[in-house]
Amino acid sequence: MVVPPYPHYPVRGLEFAHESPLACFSTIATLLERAGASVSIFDWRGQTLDRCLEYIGLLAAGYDVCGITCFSNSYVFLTRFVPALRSEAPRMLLVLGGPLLSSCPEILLRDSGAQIGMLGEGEVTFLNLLREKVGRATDLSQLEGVCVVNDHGVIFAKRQETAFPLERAPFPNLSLWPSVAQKGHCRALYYEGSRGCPYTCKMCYRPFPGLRSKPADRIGKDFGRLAREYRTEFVFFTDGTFNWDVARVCAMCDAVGPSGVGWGCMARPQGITRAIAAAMVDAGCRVVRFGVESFDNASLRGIGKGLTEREIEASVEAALDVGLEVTCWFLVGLETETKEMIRKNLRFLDKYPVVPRPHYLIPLPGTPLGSQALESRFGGNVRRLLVYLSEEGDGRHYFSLSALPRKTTEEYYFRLRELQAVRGRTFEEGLWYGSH
Ligand code: B12
Ligand code: SF4
Repeated sequence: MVVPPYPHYPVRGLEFAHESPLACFSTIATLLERAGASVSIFDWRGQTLDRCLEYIGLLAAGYDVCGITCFSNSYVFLTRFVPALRSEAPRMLLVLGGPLLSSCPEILLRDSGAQIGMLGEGEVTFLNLLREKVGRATDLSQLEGVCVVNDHGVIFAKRQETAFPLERAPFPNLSLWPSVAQKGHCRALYYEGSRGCPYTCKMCYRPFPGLRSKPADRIGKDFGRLAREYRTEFVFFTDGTFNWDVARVCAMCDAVGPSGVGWGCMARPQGITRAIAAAMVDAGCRVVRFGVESFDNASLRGIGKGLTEREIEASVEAALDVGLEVTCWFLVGLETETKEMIRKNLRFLDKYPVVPRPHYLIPLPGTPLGSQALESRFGGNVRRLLVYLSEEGDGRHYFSLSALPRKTTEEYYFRLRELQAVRGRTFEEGLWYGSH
């Protein structure tokens, strides 16, 4: 299985994100291994395309199937790497999956030349595929969740209907990751506690329908095993919204607290009271990331965030009050951006010592914002958008729907970046480590 390279600068505080195990791979790879396959993970984050191409011989000689995940910035890599691998290993089955494949399967399959795509969740589909391949089934495209591309576009024999029950996710074999195998431990990693999100913000791509979670006691047990078996000190939850159910948050705190593992999560700045925040801190929570986007009611309404300025302030105050490190995401380039909105956001940052994390709008295919951007900026050409996304991410790539002059929007972005640099701590400096 291949993790493509990506061009992001390591964000302060998130340095571990560039080498620690990813939740999707750990689960799928462990399931495949348990089913008897010999699995390797090629983790190419931080590599150049040329460096990745050097592995082609190794892949071609050693494996029957290659699963590649497609992130929003993987298009250019896929269109260069997959054809090269196919010509070197014409008999190898090349499978694409992941969030970008789910949002634009036809273009990715066509332009890369991979034989098969798996939309949505990969666990059951990949396992079935492997079983069928071993059983020498002739037409793998007949499997549920598998799509192929032909003259008529993307075709499915059967769409994926069964959601993967998260309680069946195996405890991950992290030593499949080269970085963990080398060091013999895993200090920090991503962990999936729940899947899906009940909200519908216009800029967000939600790869999974519905909302499911692992039982809290199972999460507690996993934390204990991570600490014992991999000497894990910090876990970051991948849950899109950690606090969609307050009762669950409390149950999770009870379950993970005894492990002594520090953790962080992404939450909506809505309904976090001092009592909830204190329970989180007691259970080892060190950092919470709030999707504020813009501290401005008109902007929040514009992106369908379902939040108000008052709710944001109340949650931020509660979290800061109990000593949590609070990071707030801000979206720069919103249609509703005005000079007054920018001033209001900067006043918010004067008032609260949170760490801002700015992003220019990321017009993801498959989102309302992405469709708007596709027409207004990319002339309806999805490939141009995908190339843009492949390069986006280091702050040089400006995208805005605001009517303000580019200079004003950029100044706002770089002001937030400055504040991030001054206030943010590196992962090592942060208070995220250690027992509590
Ligand atoms: C943690 C995280 C990160 C981390 C780690 C990166 C990572 N790729 O995991 C960091 C901080 C680095 C990051 C960065 C970015 N991220 Co991010 N991130 C997430 C987050 C919160 C969790 C990912 C996760 O582990 N999910 C749980 C696992 C189980 O789900 P999964 O990864 O989708 O995998 C499942 C399926 O997709 C599929 N699958 C995945 N890979 C494969 C491979 C094969 C072969 C198969 C068959 C199936 C398959 O099966 C898996 C299990 O069912 C998601 C939101 C979310 N909750 O999912 C956003 C998300 C993936 N990120 C997103 C974006 C936009 C970004 C950035 C571009 C943001 C930016 N501009 O900086 C960068 C891109 C960097 C990159 N190349 O990944 C979008 C992607 C949208 C899209 N259409 O591609 C998401 C969905 C957020 C959103 N709602 O908009 N991100
Ligand atoms: S931005 Fe957050 S709250 Fe909104 S839909 Fe996405 S994950 Fe859910």
